[in-house]
Amino acid sequence: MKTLLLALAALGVSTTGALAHGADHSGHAAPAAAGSVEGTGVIKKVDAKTGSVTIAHDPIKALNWPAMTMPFKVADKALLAKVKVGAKVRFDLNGQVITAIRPQ
Ligand SMILES: [Cu+2]
Repeated sequence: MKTLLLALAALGVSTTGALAHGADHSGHAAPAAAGSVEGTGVIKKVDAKTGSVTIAHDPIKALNWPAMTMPFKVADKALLAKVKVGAKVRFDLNGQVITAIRPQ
């Protein structure tokens, strides 16, 4: 009985992790080393007021992230002037903040 409960608990934990990832990457640990990671994707939405950009990004192997659509904050709102919805871009991430973005 004890073994069964432990098995169910383990399943519960992994399911919760998967669901959390659907909303954003908050379930992920921060990158082990400081520094930026490059990603690629397509701009879905630009919000100049909040300084965020929604990107349908490709998998980012360095962070073990699958492809998904999610909002990112930008380090400097001026970065948003360089992007348009529908554009393919490369971007640098520091944690979950975009520090640089450029057309691909
Ligand atoms: Cu994501």
